[in-house]
Amino acid sequence: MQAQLNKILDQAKDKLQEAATVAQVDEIRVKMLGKKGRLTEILRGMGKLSPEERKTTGQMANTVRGEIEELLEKKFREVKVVAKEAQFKLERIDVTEPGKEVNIGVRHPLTITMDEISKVFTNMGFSIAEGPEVETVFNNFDALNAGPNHPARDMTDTFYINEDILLRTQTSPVQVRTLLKQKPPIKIISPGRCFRCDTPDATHSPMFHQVEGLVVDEGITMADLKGTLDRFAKQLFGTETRTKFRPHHFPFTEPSAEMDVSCFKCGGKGCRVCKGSGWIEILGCGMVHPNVLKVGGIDTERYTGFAFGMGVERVSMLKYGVDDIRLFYENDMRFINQFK
Ligand code: 2NL
Repeated sequence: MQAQLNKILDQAKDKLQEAATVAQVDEIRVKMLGKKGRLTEILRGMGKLSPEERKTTGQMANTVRGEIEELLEKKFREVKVVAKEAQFKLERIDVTEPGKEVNIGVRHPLTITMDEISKVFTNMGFSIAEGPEVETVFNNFDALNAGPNHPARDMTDTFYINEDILLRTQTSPVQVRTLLKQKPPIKIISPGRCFRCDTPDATHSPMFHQVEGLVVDEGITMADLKGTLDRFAKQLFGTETRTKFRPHHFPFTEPSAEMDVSCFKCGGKGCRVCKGSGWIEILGCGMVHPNVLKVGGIDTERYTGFAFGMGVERVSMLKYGVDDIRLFYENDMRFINQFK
């Protein structure tokens, strides 16, 4: 029996020599010292021994167990260090390696301009209204006092889906929708995408953006229109900016005007940006035509209003010195990244 114990100790030594992983060492522990292990097997057989022999064998078994436990302990520590080292090697981080470039997106110049325009008006208490790009002929033309013979309605100027449906040619139908469902006071702007049959060139695109505005309340006059739009111009182009209103014609406003701003480049002396005139045309505006207010069932004896509309591309091109409208739609990052 004592020979067997020595054999177990030798076996344990041999096996542990070869073990290289925590799992292998643990397997040896179970085989040698576990409930069904070699040592336990021997201790079970001790019942047959004389008390004398039992004592010495028992002592020896305990010594062997202690020695194996010590060996196991030592080997466990060893393989754990090896495993850690392997893991460290695998997970090693080269802190001197340059970081990965984080590519942060930029807003499109048209979005920047549209946001800027919107901000000026929301700061003055305007709400933002939105509507569909596919509209009814009624909301886009009839409701805006542009009767059946109005030239803008022509097939060659407008994208029709069918006789009654089209791609909106301005964002005014959004204002018409507001007039139809909301009572005065109304104070909204409608930024959005519009469509017209145009052959693309440096200043034309069949798809473009507009910001329109509409104010309807008791006692609204041309003075409100001028005050609001003059303030807008000063906020967008600088406090030195002066404005000038020239008579014009729109079917949906009466009287109508176009607003020019003093050139933000030369201050009015005349330069390339203002083509020598010192003034730049920015938007169209006017007092809302009574026929348009009547569409919304608004009492035209009690209420009056003003409205305006501007092209976002035009404002953006002027502000940033972009000389071709098509650059906005090509999604060339070399162009867009300039507006970071
Ligand atoms: C321009 C001129 C304008 C309006 C748009 C409008 C809307 C309603 C009633 C009356 Cl619901 N008017 N919109 C008024 C005047 C001018 O746009 O040159 N846009 C680029």
